[in-house]
Amino acid sequence: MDLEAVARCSARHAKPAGLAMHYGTAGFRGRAPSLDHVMFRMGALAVLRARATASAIGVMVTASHNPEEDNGVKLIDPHGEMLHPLWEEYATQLANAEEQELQKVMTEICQKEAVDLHRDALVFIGRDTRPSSLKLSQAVMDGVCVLGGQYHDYGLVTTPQLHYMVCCHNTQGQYGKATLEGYYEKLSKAFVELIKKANSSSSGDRQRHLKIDCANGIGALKLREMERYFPQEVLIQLYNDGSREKLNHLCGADYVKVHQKPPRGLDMKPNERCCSFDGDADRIVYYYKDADDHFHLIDGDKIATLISIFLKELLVKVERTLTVAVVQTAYANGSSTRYLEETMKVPVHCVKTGVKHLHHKAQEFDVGVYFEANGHGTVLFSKAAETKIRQLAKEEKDDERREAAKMLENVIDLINQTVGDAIADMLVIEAILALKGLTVQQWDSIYTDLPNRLLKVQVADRQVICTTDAERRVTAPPALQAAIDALVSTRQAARAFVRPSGTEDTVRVYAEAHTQEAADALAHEVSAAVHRLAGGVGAPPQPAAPATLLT
Ligand code: NG1
Ligand code: ZN
Repeated sequence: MDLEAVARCSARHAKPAGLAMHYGTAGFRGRAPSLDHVMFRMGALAVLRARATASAIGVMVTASHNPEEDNGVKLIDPHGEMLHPLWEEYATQLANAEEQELQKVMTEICQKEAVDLHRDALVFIGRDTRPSSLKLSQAVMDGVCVLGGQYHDYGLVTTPQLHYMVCCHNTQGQYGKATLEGYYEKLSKAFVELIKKANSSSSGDRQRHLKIDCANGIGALKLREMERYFPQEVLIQLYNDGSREKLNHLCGADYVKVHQKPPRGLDMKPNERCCSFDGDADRIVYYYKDADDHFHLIDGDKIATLISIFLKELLVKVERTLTVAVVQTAYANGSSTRYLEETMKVPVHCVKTGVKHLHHKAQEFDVGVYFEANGHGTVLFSKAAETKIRQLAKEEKDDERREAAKMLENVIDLINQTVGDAIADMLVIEAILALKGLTVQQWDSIYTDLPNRLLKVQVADRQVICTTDAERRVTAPPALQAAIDALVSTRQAARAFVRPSGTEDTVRVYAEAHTQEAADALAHEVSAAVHRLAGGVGAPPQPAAPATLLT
């Protein structure tokens, strides 16, 4: 490692003195102008990680659903998964090292991880459509080069596409071809195969119309590229394609989920099936409005439920020993958990917020379905399950069993097992709706969501809030949990919890109850308790009419 060269190059990507950042649940995020040094250093760290694992590593420049002015970066590990927790620590140390400490921190990482500095290193780089992303991705490239690594710049890609590339490369093509064309071909082939079986059913020749809000982001570009691979019966109309408006502004999956209303710029007719991607296309939510103009959100929980129903039905036909489980976070609507456990008899597990926790837990099962309520999720199949399914799809003599196995095989190929992927999830959902002949309303009516509200509270130091039990209970400050319990106990079917955000300097408050008014009031009262007991900044939250609720 040429430490002199590192110092010289780093001076061109100098860190503002005193600036400290943390590699959170989604990597580093912040205002774009403050991230140049972080990008350079993450390029360098990716080289060390590539050498330590003898694999290609991904670096994605995106701030997902954050405002356009923000940006961010995260590293992708060899199988397309999130960065190892120990290396998240290194990432934080490296990003926060002052210029004169940089060489020391790098040397320490190399020593701790026994990094072979002579090994080749390959880094895959991708970026979203933010105006700042190109320059920031060039800083990543500088960081790769200064340590003698090689990079492959994929340019504009969705976050899940970059995860896919990394996985394909490191599994020597077993997962697919590490090109955009390879991605489109793999998904569309599986989709066409899957949807074929819908042709003979009652919904058979019905055309599949879907309106997609692309959050003015990368999803629009990539769907346009992919459109020619879609079968004729799939008619998608893209809205918020980035040609006019700002990224994530009044649109996108996060906006729709948080505000529980349609995005701007999408003209929605009654009972039309619509969906929204987020800014880097790793989340998706569906929705429609009914004949009375009421908006209905179909979030990640209902997506997980639809997919679980479908998979369970197939598994019963194919191989009863293969089991399906659903992994959720505390944000999952209570009705979804209840429906899955009580009606579907599917085991449900609750883990801490953050994709890596869900992913990790889902790996424990033959078939692990995981979704965050906000629409980030996917399905994981264990190696053993995949082998068994592929074998039955090829060799099974019983027609019904073989056909069901083939469908499962197509789902395996269609879903992006590396990470939640709005494009792949959308295709899985569209296929399931077609195969089952379900309308969006019928899907929505599987269960009724409990009314809920998500709020934010500003406190001086959000880390004073400590949680346990998958973030469902607070252990500090001492009086806070008792206060929440008291507020919850006064309402029917109520639940509330608070946790420090991993991506913003704020405390999140979630409440659900039997009516929207009760959920809103509970969320407000819990926010006030947080403000009072955890060092709130500014005026305490005031009870407000639902329309003026801060989210
Ligand atoms: P934080 O800021 O830690 O709540 C948010 C989302 C997560 C996850 C991450 C990463 C909510 C309430 N939280 O995390 O689910 O998606 O961003 O993007 O939606
Ligand atoms: Zn995202």
